[in-house]
Amino acid sequence: MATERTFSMIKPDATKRNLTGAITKKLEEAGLRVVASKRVWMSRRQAEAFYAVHKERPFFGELTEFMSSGPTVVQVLEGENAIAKNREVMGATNPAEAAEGTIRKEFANSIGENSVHGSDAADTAAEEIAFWFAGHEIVG
Ligand code: RTP
Ligand code: MG
Repeated sequence: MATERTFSMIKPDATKRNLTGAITKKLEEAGLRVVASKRVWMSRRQAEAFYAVHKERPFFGELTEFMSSGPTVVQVLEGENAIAKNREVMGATNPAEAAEGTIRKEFANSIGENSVHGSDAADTAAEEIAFWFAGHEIVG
C-alpha cells in the first residue's frame, strides 16, 4: 500500500473544549503525519458547500449550523493507508457505537457533535483537501 493523503477536521465541539492537541496526538500515534494544518471559522455558506453531499439529509441544517458555530482545525494527514487508518482511529459516527480507544469514543458529545471529520474515499479526500488548501500549504 502506497503512502496516501486524507483530509481531517477537528470540529467546533472539540476546539471549544481545547482538545486540538489531544486529538492530533491520537492521529500521530496511529502513524498519521500532519502535513498541513490551519484553524478556520467557516461561514454557514462554506459549511453548506463543504457538506453539499448531505443537502437532502434531515440533519443538514443542524450540521451546517454546528460546523459554523465556532473554530475548526482543518488538516491534511499523510501515511500508509491514511484514509482507512484515519476512519479507524476516528471511530463510528455515533460515539455510542464507537470502539474503545477511538477519538469519538473518548471525546465526542453526540452523533452530531462528534469531534472529527475524515474523508471516506480517495476521490473525496482529493476534493476535500482542494476545498481547504492550496498546494503550497501542504508540506510533506
Ligand atoms: P464525517 O463526514 O464528519 O467524517 O462523519 P461520518 O462520515 O462518520 O458521517 P456522515 O454520515 O458523513 O455524516 C456527516 C456528519 O453529519 C452529522 N450527522 N448528524 N443527527 C444525525 O443523525 C447525524 N448524522 C450525521 C455528524 O456530524 C456526521 O459526522
Ligand atoms: Mg462522512
